[in-house]
Amino acid sequence: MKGLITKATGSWYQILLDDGSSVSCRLPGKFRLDEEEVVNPVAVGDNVQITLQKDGTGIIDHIEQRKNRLVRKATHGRRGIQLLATNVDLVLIVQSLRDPGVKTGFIDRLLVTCETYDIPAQIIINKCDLQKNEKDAYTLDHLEELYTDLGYDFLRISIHDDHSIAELKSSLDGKISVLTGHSGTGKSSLLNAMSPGLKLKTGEISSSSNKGKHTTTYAQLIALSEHTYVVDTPGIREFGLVDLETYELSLHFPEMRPHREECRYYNCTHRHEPSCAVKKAVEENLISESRYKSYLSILESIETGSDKAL
Ligand SMILES: Nc1nc2c(ncn2[C@@H]2O[C@H](COP(=O)(O)OP(=O)(O)OP(=O)(O)O)[C@@H](O)[C@H]2O)c(=O)[nH]1
Ligand SMILES: [Mg+2]
Ligand SMILES: [Zn+2]
Repeated sequence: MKGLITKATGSWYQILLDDGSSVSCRLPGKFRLDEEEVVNPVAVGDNVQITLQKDGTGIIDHIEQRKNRLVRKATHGRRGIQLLATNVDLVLIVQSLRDPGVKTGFIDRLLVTCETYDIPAQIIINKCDLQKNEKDAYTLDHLEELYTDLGYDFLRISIHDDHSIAELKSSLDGKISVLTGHSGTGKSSLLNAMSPGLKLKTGEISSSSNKGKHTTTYAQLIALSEHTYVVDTPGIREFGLVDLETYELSLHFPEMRPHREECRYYNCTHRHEPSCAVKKAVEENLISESRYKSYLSILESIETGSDKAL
């Protein structure tokens, strides 16, 4: 029997079968002996073949070839890489205007990942109903201009604005999308707004730290309609990039691509080298300061193997 992994929590996997029913499955140990250092051999989004057991549970026999995979470095100091989801059509990078507020460093890190794996990305600024003053309006306009000029989709959303929720929903039609973002930005709330029957648990923002409290604790693939799926994920604290060398990082910044060819050194890191066309473009405001800052921060984390808290 064939199915789709909708939940992966350590030793048990929830599989959605073609007839719409769900079955809990185990994964035989042989899949854990992968040649790569993957801490979780299967993830939500994987298509698998299973055999049903007498007790009603199943065994995963085979993992079908993947179209792509969204991965990060394993967290909590573990070695290896962690699959967040597979067979992804769209990554939704969710930030909130306030509570906790927009971090362009996070957006840029996720965008680089999406560029690396060639997965389309859409930036969502949620909680736009919390817009208070001119500074907020300026922030939104500035972000929208910056990212749409780079070719990324940018949506202003509020769960209290039905029109924006309808717009978001239609952009997900027929795809497998993954919600990514810090805790408290409203990922689960967005799903509830698009499909009120879901009743996913949502959490308050801590008044002392202005951060979310990690209400969602595991990734879960949710069907919005027959062919539309969205993965709700726990809030991301660390996102270490893998599969990336320092000299190729600037390839994943679309605005740097035309300039990097003009640098004096072919392996220029665009940090301290003389006659660097990327640095010159930053000085001339052809490349934004905030994107260049993100570039330097990612470069440093690739070099040192460390992950800055996001
Ligand atoms: N004002 C306002 N509040 C919102 C909006 N969306 C979500 N919230 C609130 O933000 C808080 C956090 O929402 P969640 O949906 O739990 O956030 P999350 O991103 O799923 O958080 P984790 O599961 O911890 O990663 C809740 O109190 C929501 O009611 C919005 O558009 N406007
Ligand atoms: Mg959540
Ligand atoms: Zn350079």
